[in-house]
Amino acid sequence: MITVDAKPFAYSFPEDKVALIVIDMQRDFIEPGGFGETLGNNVALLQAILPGVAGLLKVFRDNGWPVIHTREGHKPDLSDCPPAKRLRGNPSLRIGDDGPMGRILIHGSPGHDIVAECAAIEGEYVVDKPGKGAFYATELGEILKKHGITHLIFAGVTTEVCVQTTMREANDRGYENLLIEDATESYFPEFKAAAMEMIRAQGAIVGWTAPLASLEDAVAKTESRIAESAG
Ligand code: C5J
Repeated sequence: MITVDAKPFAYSFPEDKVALIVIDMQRDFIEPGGFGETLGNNVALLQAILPGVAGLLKVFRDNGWPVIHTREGHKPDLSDCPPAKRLRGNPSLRIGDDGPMGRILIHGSPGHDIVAECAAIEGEYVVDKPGKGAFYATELGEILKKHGITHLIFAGVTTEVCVQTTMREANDRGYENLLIEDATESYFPEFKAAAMEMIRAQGAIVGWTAPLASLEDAVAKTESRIAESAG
């Protein structure tokens, strides 16, 4: 087991049963000129976590642990987008409309793609999801079962929407969840802070949170213990 200094108390995970889920690091949410910025959001807030997400990906890639990326989006005919979702939000720019980076949140549009800094590499999963939660109407549950995963580490955007929704879905399915604080962000800093409080309230009711450095330290300590006992 690897034990991470986390809130509200230490989070332990077995190395062979952990996976990383990186939620919706898509160009339309993160890059200047995309959907998010066109709606008036400050995308610089989201760009600030790119080093954190990249650092987290490195930990998983260096250890050969499974990585799953998600993308929020819909089929070009919008048959998987309920009108209730499409019709909410800003009427001047809706899902499926032509936006600055192609049709908004439509599979195959440039804006639907993951930003280059966090792009999936060979052997990693990319799960396309029509909802906010990554378990709804996707193959995520089967992927996790196939790998025997019990513990999930989370990153991505936005903290209080797709990240929190997916963590709650995972929690109800029995997974033990850790959210990396400097690898997740919201357009509204007060919503990120509140979401993290909600996640770890009442004795980790949804899961734990920790900075990336705590995970890196825990992994490094475990590696040096293994090296010492081998040598
Ligand atoms: C995500 C959203 N990814 N805020 N989507 O959080 O609509």
